[in-house]
Amino acid sequence: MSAVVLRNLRCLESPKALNALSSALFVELNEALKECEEDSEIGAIVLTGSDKAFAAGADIKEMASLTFAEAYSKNFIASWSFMSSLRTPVIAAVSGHALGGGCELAMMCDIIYATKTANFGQPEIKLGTIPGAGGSQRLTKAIGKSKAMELILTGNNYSGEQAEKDGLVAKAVEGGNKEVVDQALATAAKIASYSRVAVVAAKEVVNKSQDLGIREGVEYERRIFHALFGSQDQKIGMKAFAEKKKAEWSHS
Ligand code: CO8
Repeated sequence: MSAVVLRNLRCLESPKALNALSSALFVELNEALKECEEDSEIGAIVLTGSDKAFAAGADIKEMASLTFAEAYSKNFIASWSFMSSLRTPVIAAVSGHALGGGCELAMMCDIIYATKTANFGQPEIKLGTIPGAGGSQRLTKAIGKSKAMELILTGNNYSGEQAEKDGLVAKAVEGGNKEVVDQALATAAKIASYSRVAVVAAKEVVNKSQDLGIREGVEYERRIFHALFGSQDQKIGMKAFAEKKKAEWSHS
């Protein structure tokens, strides 16, 4: 299996507006993610923007005149969270701005890599609103209540370097978009080289830790661990180890 980079989707090529996120962009992004998810040859995905911006947030011009009735009745931005339902691991490779919905989109991914100078933030408070795509929840889980509260209430930005120290970002790299994508691709290729069944299970149990208490989480993990004894790949992996051979995964 291989890894794939999603970039320069037609709608993400909106460099003038710094990849502002719109409903049209999410129709296209979700379609591309669905295609990747259904392609058995793709074992991991890298999502990126450009040197200047991963995404500068939801399109403020598109949202400016939206009414409560429209937002509520049409469940505005509900489909923007499709990313978080994927089974294939996704790495966000962030350079430049990742603000508002851009930061939230990165946090919906499974792993974030960023340049040291990347610019994260939840500036919605400056627009008279609040994060709407999970920012208040995921940022708080990632860096703790006090730091998340400070960032969300002030709208202050923070660098990729700081985000790595705080645990939001797994790796902060020197350089620009190319360097961060290279690093993300290397990790994606490594993930894609493992058993698809084990990767999906590992992603599922880590995600459960976000919703469950420690006791239920550990029990849940044990059930999935037990279930993997029913997979071909557990047999293949352990046999290959004993025989000092490279495992040839069946992905079943
Ligand atoms: N929406 C629409 N247009 C934007 C956005 C945006 N979020 N960000 C930048 N642009 C446009 C600017 O209006 C400008 O257009 P024009 O040339 O026509 O005037 C162009 O992009 C370039 O921007 P700047 O001239 O401002 O460039 P700078 O380099 O001076 O500044 C910044 C870059 C710091 C990124 C600045 O543009 C900025 O502060 N942008 C707004 C960031 C922001 O507030 N984002 C949060 C939006 S609210 C939100 O995301 C709610 C989340 C809802 C859920 C999302 C689900 C995933």
